[in-house]
Amino acid sequence: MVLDSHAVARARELREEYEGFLLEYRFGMREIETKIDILREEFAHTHAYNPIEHVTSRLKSLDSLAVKVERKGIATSIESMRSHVTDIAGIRITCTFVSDAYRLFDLLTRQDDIVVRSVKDYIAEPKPNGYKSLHAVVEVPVFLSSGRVHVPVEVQFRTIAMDFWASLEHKIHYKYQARVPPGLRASLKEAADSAAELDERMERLHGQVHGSPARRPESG
Ligand code: 0O2
Repeated sequence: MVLDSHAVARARELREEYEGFLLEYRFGMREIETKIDILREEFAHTHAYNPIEHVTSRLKSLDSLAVKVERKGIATSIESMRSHVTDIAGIRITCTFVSDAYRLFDLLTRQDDIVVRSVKDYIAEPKPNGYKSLHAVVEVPVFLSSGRVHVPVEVQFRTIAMDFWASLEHKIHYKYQARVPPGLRASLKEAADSAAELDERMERLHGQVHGSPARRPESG
């Protein structure tokens, strides 16, 4: 296929438009990353304890956005995606224990410049396949030369065991293009249950060593 100069120019225009659109999300993500960094550093200093194992962040790829837009029947305009797709900026916080995941959620969402748009607690209510994580879409203010914008960022809180499971399940899901054989699905569910049991045992052990029961979050 040979593209004429108009098509090439339009493709460039679209790419620039999308890159401009992503910029706000990049800034929003950076604001949340800074908040998490501050919490991590302050926690280590004040409590001599670090509840965060690692943090990863990503901007949704154009491919993944296209899949979502199609799945949800959303119009492809920038404005429509802005109002209907809330996980363009995503941060995943992998914590040591389940109570740390809820505690981090509280510490972040209590900050008065943060607005919580939605919460999905897949730790309390795992998905049927065994998936566990606490998801929150939060809005953070970003100050641009044109004024203040409120940017949604999806933050996922989970434990190391939940993360291990989710990353393997994601690969299997992708390999089988969502048609995972029933036997494998059942094994994955069993593995999710084992991961949950391990989380409980590790947190109990930690509580025994530190002479206190595992802390339960206020909201969890
Ligand atoms: P990627 O590559 O991270 O973009 P909503 O946005 O609320 O309208 P959605 O997208 O179904 O609808 O939201 P939900 O349930 O909060 O899940 C979004 C993200 O959670 C997914 O991102 C995954 O990162 C993770 N997730 C949810 N369910 C599963 C699961 O069963 N297995 C695994 N491994 N991860 C899951 P995306 O958009 O799929 O991908």
